Amino acid sequence: MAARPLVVPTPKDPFRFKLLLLGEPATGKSSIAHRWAEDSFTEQYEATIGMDFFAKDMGRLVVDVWDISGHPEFTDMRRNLYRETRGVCLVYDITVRSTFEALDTWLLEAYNNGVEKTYLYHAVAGNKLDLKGRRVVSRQEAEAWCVSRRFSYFEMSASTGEGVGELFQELSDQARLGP
Ligand SMILES: Nc1nc2c(ncn2[C@@H]2O[C@H](COP(=O)(O)OP(=O)(O)OP(=O)(O)O)[C@@H](O)[C@H]2O)c(=O)[nH]1
Ligand SMILES: [Mg+2]
Repeated sequence: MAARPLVVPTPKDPFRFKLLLLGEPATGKSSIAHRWAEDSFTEQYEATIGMDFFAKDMGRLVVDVWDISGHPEFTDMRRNLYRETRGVCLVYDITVRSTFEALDTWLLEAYNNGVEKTYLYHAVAGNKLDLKGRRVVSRQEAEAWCVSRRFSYFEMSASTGEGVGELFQELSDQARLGP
């Protein structure tokens, strides 16, 4: 059987937009990426080994999603993944407060590893909205955190798909405004 063609991301291409999904383990980064790219969801947790890569043509723009493991054992490996990033989406789980409190640390890791802040698209995703009954971080608190930093805020459920499209739609709309 012929090998599948190797598709290499080309982050220097002006029509490709490199978006990192960052956040604590098990917050749902991979699930969001799968929902966006394939409209699928798996209940079983399979921790990402290092990183995973998804791409989708959104019209004038191809969005490259770099789905990065949140586990500390990959901290060294992650350092090499931050270059030429154009957007960062920080993911937390609305049912686990420590994942919200870790967002600053994730941002710092990105900045400390060469992510250029100036023209960066910043978003926060509060995931697992289907588990409303177990919610411990309120929308108001998360929104306030984002407003003070001028980041976009989205709530979503990778499980039901609610809200996932909005993040990527805003991203591609905003990116179109660029030079
Ligand atoms: N109920 C519910 N479960 C979710 C949702 N998103 C993800 N999960 C579950 O949460 C677990 C972790 O999801 P992942 O997407 O693997 O998490 P991750 O952030 O990629 O984790 P790492 O790769 O280890 O950093 C899995 O069991 C998913 O099925 C959601 O919106 N609702
Ligand atoms: Mg993952």
